[in-house]
Amino acid sequence: MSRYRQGDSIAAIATPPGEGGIGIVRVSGRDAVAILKSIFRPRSEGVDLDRVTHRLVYGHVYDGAGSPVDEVLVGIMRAPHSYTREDVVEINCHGGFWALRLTLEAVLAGGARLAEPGEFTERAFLNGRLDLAQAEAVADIIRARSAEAHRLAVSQLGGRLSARVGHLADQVLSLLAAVEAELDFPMEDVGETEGETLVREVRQILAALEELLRGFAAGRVYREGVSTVLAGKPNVGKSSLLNALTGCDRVIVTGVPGTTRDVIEESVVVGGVHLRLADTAGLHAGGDALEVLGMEKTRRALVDAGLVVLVGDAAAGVTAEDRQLAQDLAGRPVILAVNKTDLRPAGREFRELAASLPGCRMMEVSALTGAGLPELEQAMVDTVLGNSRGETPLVAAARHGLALERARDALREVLDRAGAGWPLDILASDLRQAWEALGEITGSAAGSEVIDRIFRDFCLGK
Ligand SMILES: Nc1nc2c(ncn2[C@@H]2O[C@H](COP(=O)(O)OP(=O)(O)OP(=O)(O)O)[C@@H](O)[C@H]2O)c(=O)[nH]1
Ligand SMILES: [Mg+2]
Repeated sequence: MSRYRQGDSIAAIATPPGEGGIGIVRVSGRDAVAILKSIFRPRSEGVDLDRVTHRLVYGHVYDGAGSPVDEVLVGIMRAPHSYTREDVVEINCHGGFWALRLTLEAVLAGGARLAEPGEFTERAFLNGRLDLAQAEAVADIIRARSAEAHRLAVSQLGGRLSARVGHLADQVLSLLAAVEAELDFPMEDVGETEGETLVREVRQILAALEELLRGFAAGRVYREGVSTVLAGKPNVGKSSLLNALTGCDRVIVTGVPGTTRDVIEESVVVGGVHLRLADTAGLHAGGDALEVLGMEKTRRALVDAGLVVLVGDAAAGVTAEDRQLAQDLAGRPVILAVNKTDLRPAGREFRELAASLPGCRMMEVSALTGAGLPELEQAMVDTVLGNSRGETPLVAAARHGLALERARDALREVLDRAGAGWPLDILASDLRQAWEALGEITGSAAGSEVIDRIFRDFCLGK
């Protein structure tokens, strides 16, 4: 909040760099219209920029020397009916580097300050137009890598999550108020029933929280995508599989073992999930200096992987190298993809290898013919969604999931302690913790550090 100075006007290029039909310079603040008037002349003389709102005005932007910078359409959105609830001006220039750069410079010379990342949305939040979860949804919409991630973010911006969490927070607050009233004005005789009511209501809130949390794992997978590593010994067809799954000739494939020396990533969206597929150098003992470096990178990629596709070669059968790798991957989400089944079906030893890894499914594929690839993709999605498949996710961001877990733990504590006859003031403190945790999601109880961190992650101009 420290960076927010009421009233000063901020400006930024709101469209991505590069060439495009239109580029937008956005200005927000008390002086936005005055700044516009100092650099812009409408084509039509009858336009009074001090009165116009929510319409486009055609004209030209001029620099300090009076030279025309660009032919533009300007949108004026007067407070409070704007994105930030301040006066907002959007200058639609031609979408080229210099048109945007010189227009921005003219705006800055006119008295605006360059906005920091996320500062427009931060103002929208601080001025009460959006709560924190909704503001975060704006960044999520921009970053969404799959239709499912986008749908979740749009629902969050629409306030579905905020409404659910806000309702739960209100319920916790009423309980807290009741407990505190009881502390201040203890009523005799009714203690027993009051305690029962508290327990029943806390149970209800807990059930609602747990329902929200059940969809969280899936929500997170949809929102963040999953880093998926194709690993295996050399020459089994990892690179061929990456090419086949992405449908493009991205990486080099040869019959020479040790072809891939680096980790190469390519994205695919499968079943609404954005998978960042990484092809890696084949793992084996020995190898030249370059291969050894490549294998080190493979191992590092494996550490961060959300899913590993262990690739085997049906024609070569299971070797000691496959067994060693499988052992190293125990406890991780793994799928065994037995490749080259166009040459030979997967032998029993592959089934045994998969069975040695808990939760590991074996899929028979051929990168060459494409056989088994849709089934492999389905298995990948099933594995990353795990038990949360079928839940309707509403919570997707890690920050929200953690806050819900803290609220849940505090409420469980209330139940345990109420059952064990702890004094009311301790129960009140647990309830307060739960209430604060829920408030962190919508921002009603979020500290300025949390808020700053969230907005600094935004892109410029948003
Ligand atoms: N018959 C058949 N050959 C395949 C299949 N997939 C890959 N190959 C062949 O196997 C050889 C190795 O393929 P790559 O994709 O380079 O294998 P890799 O696992 O990436 O190998 P390294 O990068 O050396 O670790 C190439 O000659 C491919 O044409 C398949 O499904 N069927
Ligand atoms: Mg390769």
